[in-house]
Amino acid sequence: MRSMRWSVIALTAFLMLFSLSARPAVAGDGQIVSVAKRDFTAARLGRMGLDLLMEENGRVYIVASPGEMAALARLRVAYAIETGRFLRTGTQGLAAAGGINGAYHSTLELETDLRILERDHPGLASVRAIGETLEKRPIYALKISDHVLEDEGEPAALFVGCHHAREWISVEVPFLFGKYLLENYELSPEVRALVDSSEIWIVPIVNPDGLEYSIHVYRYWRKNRRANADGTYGVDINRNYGYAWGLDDIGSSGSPGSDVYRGTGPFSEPETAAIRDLFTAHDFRAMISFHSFAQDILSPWGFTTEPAPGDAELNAVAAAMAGLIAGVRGTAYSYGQGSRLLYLTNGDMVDWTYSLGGAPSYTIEVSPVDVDRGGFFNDESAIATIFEDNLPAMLYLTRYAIDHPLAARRLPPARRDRDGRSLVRKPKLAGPAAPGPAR
Ligand code: 0X9
Ligand code: ZN
Repeated sequence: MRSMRWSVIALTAFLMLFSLSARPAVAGDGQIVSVAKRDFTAARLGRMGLDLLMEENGRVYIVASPGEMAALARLRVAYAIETGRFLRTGTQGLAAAGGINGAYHSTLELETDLRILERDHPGLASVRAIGETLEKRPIYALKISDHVLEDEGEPAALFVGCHHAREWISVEVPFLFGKYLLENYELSPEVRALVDSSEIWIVPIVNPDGLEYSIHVYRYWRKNRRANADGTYGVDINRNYGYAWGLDDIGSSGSPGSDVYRGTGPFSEPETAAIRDLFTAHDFRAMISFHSFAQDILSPWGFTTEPAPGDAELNAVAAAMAGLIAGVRGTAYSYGQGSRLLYLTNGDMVDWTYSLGGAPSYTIEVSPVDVDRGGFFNDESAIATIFEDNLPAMLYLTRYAIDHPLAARRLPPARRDRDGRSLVRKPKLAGPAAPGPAR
């Protein structure tokens, strides 16, 4: 989890406007100010409609007008004026531009574009609501197949995005994959063969409530918008699935305020329940959950550094996908077991899907590779290239799903846990609690 790994990119782009433009980005005497995150939360400043920029080292940065600074003072929230610090940071101009969320999809924009695809490709595309969030937003899936309205029981592959609200690019990659398949069905024999012999399911926004909060209130928001019992908000959707859920406090947290809070129980959240119900209703044989950022292809397990059964196959498929990605324009994606390459997680999506029947399951953390190249703030111009990088890997995995029935590599029963119970007994707590994940 990367809440403390912020980027100066958004700020530098903002400051290009702030310092260079004839018309300042902040009306009047606006300043960049920082407040301690604990004060920010205690005073419920997130609800004031402030212009939030980022979070760094326990402080939240805001663009504040003189009136807003006066309001902070009235609330007895100590703030520091930071504008000068950032005016010295130079300009790189990599932040998303062009409106509040630029070329990226909001929930409503996605629904509109999915419905356009459905309208333009009758018989091949079908939009379904697979669940409803706490704030009553539908979670949309796009099913692509020939005879799409029939359930032909064909092998299925799943591509999802936006478990984490601030990872906007993760919406675009699966969405563009669906668009590509539909627009190339008549043109490409390869695409036609895939679509005719499989069901391709695409859920670009698993976490619409979080995404809207990230767009409108706080760009760095990660979780959903669950009102927790202690007054904090949000469950990390990617710690709420029912395999090894809550196994330890390293791979997830039991503290509601944590950015990796696992929730009150496996599948306690409507978003994970929607994915569970979809995944168990079809013959899914492969899946990718898109995230950002790192340029990594991560395979199960996340909950342990022990190798997963079938890890040779998982690795071979990941290697093939990394090779295909590199073949597009040389972008290097690392691959390996998530718990080893990145860090331990428990209750994440790929562990759960893999636990059911051994469907090759991957988290792909798309570009950039690090925070210095933009972190979560992918430029709009990167949407197309990141999609193009990943396209051959997505086509490959879909073909792989068609050609490899699950029955051939079903996991040993002891490894499966459909009911959401942890597989491994919790270790007895001796000594101080283990530290949380590094990000
Ligand atoms: O922490 C996550 O859920 C994912 N990373 S992110 O920075 N996008 O939040 C990674 C999950 C992959 N699995 C493991 N690392 N075990
Ligand atoms: Zn993520």
